[in-house]
Amino acid sequence: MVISKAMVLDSETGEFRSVMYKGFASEVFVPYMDYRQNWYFKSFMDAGEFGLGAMALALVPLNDCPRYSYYLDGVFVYADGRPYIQPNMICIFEKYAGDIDWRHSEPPVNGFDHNQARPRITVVARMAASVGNYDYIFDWEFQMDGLIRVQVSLSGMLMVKGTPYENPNQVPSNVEMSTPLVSENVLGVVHDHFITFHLDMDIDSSNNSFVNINLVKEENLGGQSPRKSILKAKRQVAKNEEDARIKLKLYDPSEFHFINPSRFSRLGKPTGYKLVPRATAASLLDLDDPPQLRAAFTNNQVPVIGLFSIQMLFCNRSEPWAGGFLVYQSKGEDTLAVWSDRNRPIENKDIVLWYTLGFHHLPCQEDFPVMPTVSSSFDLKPVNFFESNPILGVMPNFEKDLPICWASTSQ
Ligand SMILES: [Cu+2]
Repeated sequence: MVISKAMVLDSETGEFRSVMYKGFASEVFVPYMDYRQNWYFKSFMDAGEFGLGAMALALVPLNDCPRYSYYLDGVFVYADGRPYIQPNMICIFEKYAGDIDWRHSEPPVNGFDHNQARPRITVVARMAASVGNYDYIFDWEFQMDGLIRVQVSLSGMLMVKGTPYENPNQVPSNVEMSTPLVSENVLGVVHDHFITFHLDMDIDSSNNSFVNINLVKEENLGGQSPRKSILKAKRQVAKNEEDARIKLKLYDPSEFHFINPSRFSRLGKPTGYKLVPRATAASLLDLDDPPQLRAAFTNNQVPVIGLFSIQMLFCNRSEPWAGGFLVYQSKGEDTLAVWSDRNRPIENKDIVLWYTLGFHHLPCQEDFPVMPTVSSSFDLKPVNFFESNPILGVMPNFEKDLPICWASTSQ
């Protein structure tokens, strides 16, 4: 699923404004953590080696997507080059999950009851790829306030391994068994998932800049306040690719803004969007481990604090695949990491954000025989893009707007 030309309708001017030229999952790196014979080589590039599109199968109506979804066909290719059509490959639906878009209440004064809330209704585009044992569900969710949420969910079946033991008490003390037992005689091998997204941001036009807004602690407050420390924002425009390789750090936080340096709000601020990472994970393999050499585009995910990290690199449009063009043969000589080493200038250029979303997966009994879905996501959120809250004019829900469903016993 490729999102092309994502635009947002500016409620104030009625103008469709560009946010992203193109966005898609470029590579999925899945290294397994077993060094033994028959297992050491199991580290997959699910997009480059198998194909997320090629491995996508039809969605199951009423279960993969809501009743009222609209389904899109996919066009695939037989080995001899003939095309064929598969229905129900992508579903698009409006989502009302009972969440709040904005609200405010004040205590009643002089009989005036100020109590306002607006419902959050979004549009979701969803595709699922079944890459061998695993299922990846990709959701692109578009909010009315301009926020885009990209969510990856994992389900399907674990890649498992046999063992003579039925429970951990049977394992002799001289046998090391760090791989979790998920059922009798079945081991779930520990592994990671790294999904690298290609996000060609075009905020109001193709030429954008990347700005790192670092929050720094100021401690020397001159003794004029009981306070000992505050946070201040320090803004740094990235000049070249090296300036834009970022690792997330809980105790040295930054915001990551993509701005249009030629278009300004009425307050004189450049229009922008920011990347908002959520729960993620980083690769801990050695940099010269063969699988990690091939996936060096995840190297900048070394976690400094806990599980949080980020990689951002900027590349030319001719370089859409993070793992390189010939992934099966790759030893890491043609990846996003190599291209970014050219350290090209990126200020006020057509830049691409590459964001890697990661999961460590330590299997447990509930993951067997089919895993309950696990999700994580990141957001692209407007910053000084609109003149004020763009959804003030959204209508509230009324009784007549929603279906009324009662439990059968209450009827
Ligand atoms: Cu997993």
